Amino acid sequence: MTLTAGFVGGGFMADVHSRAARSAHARLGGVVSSTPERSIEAATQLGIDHGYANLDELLADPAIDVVHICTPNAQHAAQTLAVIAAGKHVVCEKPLTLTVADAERLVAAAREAKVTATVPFAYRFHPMVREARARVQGGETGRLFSIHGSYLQDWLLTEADDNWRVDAEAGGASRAFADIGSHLVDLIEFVTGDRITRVAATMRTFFGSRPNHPAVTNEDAVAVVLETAGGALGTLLVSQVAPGRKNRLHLEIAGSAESIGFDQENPESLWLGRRRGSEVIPRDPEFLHADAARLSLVPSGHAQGYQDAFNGFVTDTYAAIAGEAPDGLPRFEDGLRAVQLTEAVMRAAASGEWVELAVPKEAE
Ligand code: SOE
Repeated sequence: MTLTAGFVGGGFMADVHSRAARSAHARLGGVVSSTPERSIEAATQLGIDHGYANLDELLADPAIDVVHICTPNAQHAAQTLAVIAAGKHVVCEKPLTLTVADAERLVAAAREAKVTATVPFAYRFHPMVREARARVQGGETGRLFSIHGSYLQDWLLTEADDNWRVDAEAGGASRAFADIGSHLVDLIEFVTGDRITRVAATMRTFFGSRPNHPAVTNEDAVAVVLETAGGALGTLLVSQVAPGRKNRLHLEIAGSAESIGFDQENPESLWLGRRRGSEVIPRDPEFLHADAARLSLVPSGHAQGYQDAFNGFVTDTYAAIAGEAPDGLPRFEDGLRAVQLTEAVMRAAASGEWVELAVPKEAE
């Protein structure tokens, strides 16, 4: 079945999504950007068939099966509801929404309309993340003791750096955590199969103003202490002002039998820490668990990266649309979970108190 995909937004993420849709053999039907002129420009730049004047026009096109929402965060809720109301499948960028109430609304709407609705927690699609998950699931890691995670970037390092994300109206009350901390907590719960049950946090906005934003309120960095339902302890550091760190999502899980370390900037290997000597295992499908081997597109030594992971995410989303049930697909429920965790971290930082999180029903 050849799907026809539509795209809302014409920036960096629309580029990534459209490449992934192409790799998953979709027809790239149309795009809508901020103005009709920008839509036509985006269509030309991204190699998409058509530039629509507005979202209504895209949604009225019966040829479009699935819509990718790649717009600033504050627009996600209304645009996604409109897509679902039009009966189309939807992929919505993270953070899914700015509030838990809106994310719950989207989950309910997608369920009721019976459409496939996914969120690109694309790092789940690195084969070595699947390998880590399979080791924990299979008991090779043992009883989980601790989780040490960080997600560090430097693209907002100086006061002169600016972007729509620093504007709370467009990006949300949380910036660093909602933007990248959401990937980290998603990965932690995905790999461990455990759930975060309480958080304490502290955060800082180092630059109160940036060139086009005189009053910046959302955070540049946040530190979190956490506990899980399974009894593990954890610490997280999330920062967009860490010099030299470009997109360093690092996760280290210590179990009674071994530690596992995954570094998104070196995704072709996995560190297995042991008391008698540690090892680094390569992404070689011949020796990996089945799900990790499934996502290995090319032989060992032929580096896979971010776009490949994203392609895997879109391929599995389209497989779900076709009626399959791919393992580990991040759906709107997972988007909601990340928004709940973000809100809990914000509340914990504001109050200086621990904040408890409910364990989602499916995971009980
Ligand atoms: C910018 O911080 C950004 O593009 C995020 O928005 C993405 O989700 C992350 O994958 C890379 O960094």
